[in-house]
Amino acid sequence: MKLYHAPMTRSTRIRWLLEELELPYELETLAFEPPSGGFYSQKTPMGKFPVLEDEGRVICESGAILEYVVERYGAGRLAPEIGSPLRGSYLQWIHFAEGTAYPPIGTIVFHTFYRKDAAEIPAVIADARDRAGSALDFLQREMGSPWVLGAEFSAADVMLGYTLVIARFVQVLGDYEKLQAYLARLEERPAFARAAA
Ligand SMILES: N[C@@H](CCC(=O)N[C@@H](CS)C(=O)NCC(=O)O)C(=O)O
Repeated sequence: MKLYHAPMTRSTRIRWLLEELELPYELETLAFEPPSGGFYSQKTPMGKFPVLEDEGRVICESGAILEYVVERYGAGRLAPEIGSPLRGSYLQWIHFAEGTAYPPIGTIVFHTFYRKDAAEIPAVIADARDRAGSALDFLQREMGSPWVLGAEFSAADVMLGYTLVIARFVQVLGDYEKLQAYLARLEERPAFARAAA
């Protein structure tokens, strides 16, 4: 497998997952170029981070790559069995991390660091903060302990962990003590440290 990676981007999720599973992989680290015009503008085979190449096929979307790697190479690790009762919650948190929690956080990142017009559109930023807060309220209320599914660490924690790192980066994690403690536990994992290096 070859992973196209840029530090601090969503490819961190895949690098972290590969480290958790202790799988061999080639890492192609490239500089992230903040998109000024259109998206899909990165120098990877699909224009985004992450991109994974495996046996002649190329895929993007961190959630899809994560599910693919776990299914193909996980050997039963880091996911409840397909068809088992916990599987629904596992899939819920994978999709929540990127499909619900990340978009308002991404809006703040985009206007603060890329377009740099956040100060001119306070209503847009306030709305994004509210929506991020609603998602974090939901996560804090519903999550298990010590990991999101309870006793077993899973790939869903990897998806959520990156979202929470960026939530903290844009300062929307301040009111969520339980989530801060969860993130601290995630960051203590050696595989996280290797992926973030
Ligand atoms: N939903 C996608 C989002 C991928 C994405 O937007 N990645 C960002 C970096 S975190 C990127 O490469 N943006 C630059 C661009 O679109 O040119 C995923 O989860 O992989």
